[in-house]
Amino acid sequence: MLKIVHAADIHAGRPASRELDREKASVRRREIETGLSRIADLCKREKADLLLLSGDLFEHSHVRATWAREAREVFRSLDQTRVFISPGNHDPLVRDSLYKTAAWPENVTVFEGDGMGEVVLQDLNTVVHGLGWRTYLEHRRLLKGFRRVREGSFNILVIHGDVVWNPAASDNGSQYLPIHPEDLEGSGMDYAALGHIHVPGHFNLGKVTAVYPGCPEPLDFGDKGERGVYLVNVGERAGSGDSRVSTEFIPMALRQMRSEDLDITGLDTVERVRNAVLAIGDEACRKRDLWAIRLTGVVEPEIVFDMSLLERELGSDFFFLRLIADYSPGYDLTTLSDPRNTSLEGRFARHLMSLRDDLAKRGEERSALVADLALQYGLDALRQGKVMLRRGRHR
Ligand SMILES: [Mn+2]
Repeated sequence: MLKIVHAADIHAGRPASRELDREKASVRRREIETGLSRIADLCKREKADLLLLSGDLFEHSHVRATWAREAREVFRSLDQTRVFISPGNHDPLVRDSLYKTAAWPENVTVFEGDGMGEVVLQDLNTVVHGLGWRTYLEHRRLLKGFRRVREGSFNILVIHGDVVWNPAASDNGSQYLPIHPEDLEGSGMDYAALGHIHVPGHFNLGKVTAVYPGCPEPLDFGDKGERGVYLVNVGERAGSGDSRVSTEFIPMALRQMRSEDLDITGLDTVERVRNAVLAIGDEACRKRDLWAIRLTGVVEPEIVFDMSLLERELGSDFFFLRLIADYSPGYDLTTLSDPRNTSLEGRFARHLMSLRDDLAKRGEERSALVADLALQYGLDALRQGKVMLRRGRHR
């Protein structure tokens, strides 16, 4: 029986989103930095034999030197767990890398040799293979033709790379160490501990069980849903040729990124919109998580909601709140399109509408969207003397 904790993409040192205020940014930065010690706690609880870290453990250009000291203590506290690290594109083995300058405890192996490294763990009937990055970009398909089977052993590969499901001929499909599925399938490995993709997931290629654990803490607003690490159990007869591998995702993130749409059609005061925002999720999730809420629907043209003011007012109810204005003022375009309406507003609206419709007819959707925004903004300006930027629609 072999027990493995597999994590990747911790990105210690990564500065938090610039949207966060100073205090929250430093809270978040610290939470990302301390991810490793929570993973170590899991190793202790589970009495894991191995901790596999598949790259982007830290960010070379941002990490504090003191973090290496903390990481060293964390690793040292793991008296039952051996640690294997394959550096990735954010923590490559450059000359002044912490992997080279810091003294790592004896239970830690960093794959820093040239090419594929290998450590035989006789007592566990296991071989760990690994390869570390030396540059920030890697176009080469380094696993092409790689095959190394130690019969009678459980073979593990620890690597940071990009599995390319539809390889393009020119550049192998990625500049982040492209891995073609056939490379993994032919490798002879039992378990491929991958890193690089921040969304957790696992798949099988032939007899290879491959896992991207994802980032243990969400790093960007795109990182929605649960984040954590993988716990891997290898059945009784590790290395006997039919060792059963079972994988389990363990959620660990302290906070989540959430995004919701909120239809504010019919809400005609700021107070009503405020209350609708405050009815999203439950209180604990609002206070804990980072939220992006998109206000949609059609509102009376005269009502302008000030997003940054609302964000500030509601800020204490959320760990972080970003409001995106994606609603439209309900301008009465039917009245405006009547040619008998000779007002400036009417003439302007008719001009923009015919431009928009022509562009749409020609299939120029993006330009048609710009014309539609110009129509809305122009009517804002004429009617209210100011323009409400509809942030979400510019993407
Ligand atoms: Mn990464």
